[in-house]
Order: sequence, then structure tokens, then C-alpha cells
Amino acid sequence: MAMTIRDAQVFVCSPGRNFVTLKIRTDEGIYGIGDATLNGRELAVASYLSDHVVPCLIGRDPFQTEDIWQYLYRGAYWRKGPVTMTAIAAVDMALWDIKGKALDTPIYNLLGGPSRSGVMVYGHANGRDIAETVDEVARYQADGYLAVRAQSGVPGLPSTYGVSGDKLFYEPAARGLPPENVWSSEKYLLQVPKLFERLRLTCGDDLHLLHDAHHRLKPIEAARLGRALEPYHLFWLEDATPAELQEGFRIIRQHTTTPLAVGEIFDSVWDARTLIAEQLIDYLRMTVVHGGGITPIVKAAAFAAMHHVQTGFHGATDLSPVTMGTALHVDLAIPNFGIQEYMRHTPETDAVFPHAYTFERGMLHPGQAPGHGVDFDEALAARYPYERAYLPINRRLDGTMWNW
Ligand code: GCO
Ligand code: MG
Repeated sequence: MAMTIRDAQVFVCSPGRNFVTLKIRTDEGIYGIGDATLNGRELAVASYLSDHVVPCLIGRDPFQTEDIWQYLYRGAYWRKGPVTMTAIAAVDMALWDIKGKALDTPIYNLLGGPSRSGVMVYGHANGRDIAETVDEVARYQADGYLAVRAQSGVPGLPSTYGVSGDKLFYEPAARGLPPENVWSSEKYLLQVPKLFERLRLTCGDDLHLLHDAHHRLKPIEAARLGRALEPYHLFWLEDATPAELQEGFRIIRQHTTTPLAVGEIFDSVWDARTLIAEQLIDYLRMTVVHGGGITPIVKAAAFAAMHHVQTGFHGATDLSPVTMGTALHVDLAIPNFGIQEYMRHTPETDAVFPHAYTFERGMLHPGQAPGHGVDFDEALAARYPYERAYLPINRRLDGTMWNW
């Protein structure tokens, strides 16, 4: 008799920031954990799961990860969308966790086995000005990081994306209603090349440097930035322009050899079909939680591999340690792994999600635990109830709504 799903429960907790977690239990006592966190829209995913998905799971064979994924994707009739795909991802992650535990092996062994000794990560350095950012990058370098993302404040703008008060634990979402930022592409474009010129002088040529434009530029502006950054040979320039219009990247590509990374807000490979097929990007940023789970992400990665596109999975703090742990198994196994983003969670978050992954000399390793190796402490989580929080919104200097 095949093992069956006995029940599933959704937890919303806030150990410093909000996380939605799915726990699926089987009749054999094995359980799996999935991440269902969608920053700023957490309760919508929690309801989607408990009101609409969980009742359909009971009695199914948890080994049928492909069939259950298709059941939830095709079966909803309404496809895609971040809420739907995050909910499906949580189920998929939890089922792969169960599969690994039942077979007593880490998930990477079910994906082809390790293809490398560890997963190169990049950390987040930021500062209010260039000098402070340079110091922060040096700190990451001293901590053994091989790759660092650098963001700095822009003169004339009171706040900008990627610069935080707390240097160790950058957290863009804020309690209460959405905070408002102001923006000027003109001021930003003048500042960024100066930052990277200084960084190359102080940090040398070996360190991989990355930068995130966070969807704020128009394609021709992104092209100008990419070209201006060429002497500093970035590992990537991320989200240079909003990607709903995938053809917009043709303009950037025509003008610069700076490698491009896109996809943290994509929920399906369909969002990146043109970007990948036309080789308009170099790194795909989708990850397991918002990309629908392990089942579709390995297919997206395989499609990317056919087009010289590598992976660079999103790994911000709004993705729980469950996503981080799961992503590391995929990173370790697939042939076209590029880099993994790694923003450290706070000790409070790590205590709620005890995990097998470890950091050493710039690399993460998922560990040897069966499944994905990340657990969930329900009793501790219950001490941190949900608190409403939103990402900021962004306006140009004249008040026009812009992309945050
Ligand atoms: C990144 C991202 C994040 C997002 C965050 C939004 O590259 O890590 O841009 O920091 O801003 O995930 O919720
Ligand atoms: Mg980003």
C-alpha cells in the first residue's frame, strides 16, 4: 500500500518578518515542509492553500510530485500568478521533502546527484555613500565571500533600494502600510559607475561584483549603465529594466557586454521564454518558492541550459530558510548552476527553521540530511504572530508612481 497524505497545515509566523509555512503529514508519520511566503501578500497564499488546496491533497500518494503539480496547475483552470504559483511551490517542496525522507536521501541525490563540491553565494553589501559601501564589501571579502552585491545611496535622494540601516540583515518590508521612496534615474545613473570604479581599485579584480537596478531603468538607460560598467567586469547587472516586455532586453543586449540577470519576480518559465530563447540574459533568477517548486524549476533550468543561460536563484530574506535549503539541492545538482544569492536570516528566524545547510569560505552546502534538511519549530513559531507589513512603493521626484 502506498503512503498517503493524511493532513496538511498552514502556519503564518513573524520571527522578525512574516513567513508562511506548509506542513504536510503522511499516514506513515513522515512530514514535509514547504515555504509559501510572498512578501506583502502572505495571507492570500495562506488562504489559497488552506481554503482551496489542502482539501484536494488528502489521501494522495506524496511520491506523485509530477502528477500533483499538474493537478494543481492545470486543475485550477486559472494558471500562473504569484499567489497560485507560490502555493503550488509550497506543496511541491513539502512533497519532495517527504520523498527524500522516505528514501532516506538528500533531495540532490534525486536530481542527479552532486555536480560540484559547494554552491558559490553572493552576499549583500550596502552603504549610505560610496565610502561606506566600499567598507562593507571589504568586510564580506574578509568573511570569505567570493562574490558580493554592492548597492549605495545616491546623492540627492533621501533613500534608495538596497541601502539599509541594519547592515547585516537587510529587510525591505516594513510594519504598517507601505513606506514611500523617491527616485531619480538621472542621479542614480551618475552614481553607480563611480561606485564600481572605486570598488575595483580597493577590492582588486578577483572578487565577483554584482549590482541590482531593481527594475527602475528604461531599456536605453540600462544599456548606458551596462556599457559604463564594462571596465569593472561585473558578474551581473540585475533587473535592469522591468521584464514584462521581454523584447525590451534586445535593446540592452545590442549595446553592452555586461552580463544580465532577471527573474526573481517571475512565476513561470513562460515569463522568460523570449529572454532565454533569444539569449537576451545570462542568469535566470527564478527560485523554487515563487517559481512553482522544484518540479518546474528544474525544467526551466534545463531550458536555460540549452541557451547558455545559467541560474542565479533569488535568495533574499523574504524567502524562508525552507526555500534556501531546497534551492541549494537544485544548485548542487544542475549542470548550469551560476551563483546563489544569500542574505542571512536573523537568529530568530534561524531558530524557527533549524537547518542542515552550512556556510564555509564563500560557499553554502545543503548538508547530508534526508529531504531538503530544513525543519519548522511550530511551538517557537507560535510565539511570533503575523504582523502586517509591506514593501515600499517608489515615486519619481515629481510624484509619479514608479517601480520600486
Ligand atoms: C534581491 C531582491 C530582493 C527584493 C525582495 C522583495 O535581489 O535580493 O531584489 O531584495 O527586493 O525580495 O521582497
Ligand atoms: Mg533583485
